[in-house]
Amino acid sequence: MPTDTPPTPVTSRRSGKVLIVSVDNPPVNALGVDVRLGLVAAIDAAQADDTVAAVLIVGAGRNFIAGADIREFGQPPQPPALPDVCNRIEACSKPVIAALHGAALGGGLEVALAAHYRLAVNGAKLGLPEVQLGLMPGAGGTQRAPRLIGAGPALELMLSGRHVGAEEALALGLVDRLGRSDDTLAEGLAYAQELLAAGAPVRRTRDAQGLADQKASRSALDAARADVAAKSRGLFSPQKIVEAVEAALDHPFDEGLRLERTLFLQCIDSPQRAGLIHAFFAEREVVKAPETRGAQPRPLASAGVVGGGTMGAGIAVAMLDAGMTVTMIERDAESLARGRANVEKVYDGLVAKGRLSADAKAAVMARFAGATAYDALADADLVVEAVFEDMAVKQAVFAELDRVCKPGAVLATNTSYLDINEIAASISRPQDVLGLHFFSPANIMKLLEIVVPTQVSADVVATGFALAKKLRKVAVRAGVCDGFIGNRILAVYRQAADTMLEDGASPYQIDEALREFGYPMGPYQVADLAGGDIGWATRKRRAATRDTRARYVQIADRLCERGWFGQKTGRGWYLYAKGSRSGTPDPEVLAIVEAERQRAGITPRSFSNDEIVRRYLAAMINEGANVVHEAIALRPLDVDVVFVAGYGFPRQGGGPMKYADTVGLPQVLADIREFAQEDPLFWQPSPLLVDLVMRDKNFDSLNKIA
Ligand code: 3H9
Repeated sequence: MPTDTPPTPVTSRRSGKVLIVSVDNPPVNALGVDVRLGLVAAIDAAQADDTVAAVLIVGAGRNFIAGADIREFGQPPQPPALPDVCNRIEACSKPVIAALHGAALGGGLEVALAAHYRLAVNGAKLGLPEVQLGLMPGAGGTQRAPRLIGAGPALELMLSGRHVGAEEALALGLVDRLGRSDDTLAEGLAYAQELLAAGAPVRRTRDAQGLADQKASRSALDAARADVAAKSRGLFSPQKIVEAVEAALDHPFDEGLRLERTLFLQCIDSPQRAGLIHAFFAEREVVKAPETRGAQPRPLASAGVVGGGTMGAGIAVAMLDAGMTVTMIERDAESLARGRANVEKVYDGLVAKGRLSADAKAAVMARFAGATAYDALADADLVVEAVFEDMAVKQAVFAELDRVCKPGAVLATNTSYLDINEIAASISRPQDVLGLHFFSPANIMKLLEIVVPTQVSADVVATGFALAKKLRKVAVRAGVCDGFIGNRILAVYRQAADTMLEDGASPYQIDEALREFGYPMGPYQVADLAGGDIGWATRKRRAATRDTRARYVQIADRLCERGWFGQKTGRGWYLYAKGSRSGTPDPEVLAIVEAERQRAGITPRSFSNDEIVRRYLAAMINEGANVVHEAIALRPLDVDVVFVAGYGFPRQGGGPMKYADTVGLPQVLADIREFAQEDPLFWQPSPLLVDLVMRDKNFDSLNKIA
């Protein structure tokens, strides 16, 4: 049957004198051009129809409106712009009510702020999270929010980007009332009718008096400005948010709106916006591995962990935190007691800080069991092995798992380097064997590499992704090779850093250059945090197979030979006062570096911070290209997510491959060819990089897979 209503993501219908305007634009009701057009048309219709007395805006599905459609940013603008839509809503001469549930974020909250009355139901999430995308609210949020709730709270919301629940939103004054039930439409309608019955007037946020106390507003602004200067490390949009709120204090509403628009467009044009939005989409794209389409994950209620060291205990905590039942296996009672203590220590820390009650700790620990016999794993749905990094030891564990585990149990290894195909081939059920590479501390670090050996079945891989979701981790699919995605690339750029060190840069300058680039810490600070002994063991293991033609910088070995493993030994690349986590430069380290240069016959030269960053990133990007070329990573975006989620790469850069696109691949290749003049073996351009440059393509062209 033909219908009168054209297919539009905004539909209107009547309930008495109330026009119900429903936004229905799955998956999250983003404010794409059709939604904007639909909202304007609905307001115009309400305005023109004498029988309409009020407008109620609601969202269909799970959310009110999650914000602007961020896929449109960077594309040619399509009118009407969202600020104009909000102004039309606010200008409506009939009361407009917004009833919020699910996400009311960014532009979604700005639509609500432009309405005259707001109601939220339980579970609503309100916020202005634009800052996390390198943006600022750009549809009146910087002008309306401070007028509605005051400069201080509005700045806090915009600068943190956090979501607030319905109750807090009420307390802040963002909404006028809470719905009693979860039925947003019924609650909204009841509220609208109540307002009509009371003859409630149109009430515009632009006229709200939240900035009336000028002194308080000014001091909130000054505090926010100082905070941004101290904390936002080169980020662009936080400063713009402060500027826009300053305009709200100093200028009439319309002038403030105009300035907001100018600043918003500056944010849109910034590479940080492109990097942060790339990171947002990449994190959502990365979980769509081929095996997760169609394959059903296996059950995941109970887990086993073999090994109670730092890694095993961290994995156990991550699983306990996700509500799973965990059985830990250790070789004897003493090791098991240590493993249990490692788990308990984490919860004791939370209890001491008042973040967990003793009862809640007891409830978590009731889901934890320990055993010294593998038979305790007979019912486990999934077992993660986290024992000593040695093939024979791991294979012995897997033989036991093969013996005791129920059919269909997922058998995972947390190895960082070993060949998982070899582990899988050593047991009778290679199809159940998967790599789950956690990062230390495993209960905190967001990244989980899901390493896919050749014989594994698709539903086991899908189970790995389901586990990651349960543990709230960012999962990235990786193929089997030495170091998988992250550690393989790390080994190469760390070598580039060590070479610069031997050639004349100090570890402190290298760290400083990378902090300036946006890393929270430089590579030598990270090495001190992680413990130098781990890398040392790896280097010793690889010594026999190292290419004898390759340059090998021995400086780190000299430190390790002295027992200087970093923070845990009080000195490494830096010196640490007792109990301190921040180190100071160590003249003795510089003397060792100098002695090594002499031993190697090197005349030191100076490096600019810019050159340090260029070399470090060129090495990272080139190996990233190799990893994609060899299909260890599915796409460049998988490499990006690994480095942003697990290796401290500044999120606003989007990841090394996105950053390479921003710089331009011809430039990266030219750098590599220039560096290759000194060391052609190390600086071999990746065939993928060469090919892309030749075809005038970028890494992003490889991200577009179905
Ligand atoms: C803004 O509003 C600027 C304005 O101030 C000014 C304008 C002038 N656009 O996260 P999920 C997609 S800036 C387009 O997995 P969840 C997402 O990619 C915006 N697409 O679901 C995914 O797609 P796919 C301010 C979007 O339930 C699908 O929706 N707003 C958008 O775990 C499901 O997403 C924000 O920053 C979007 N805005 O979480 C909110 N949002 O299925 C950003 C999501 O193809 N969004 N998608 O992979 C979120 O925080 C979460 O998505 C949300 C739902 C909490 C809403």
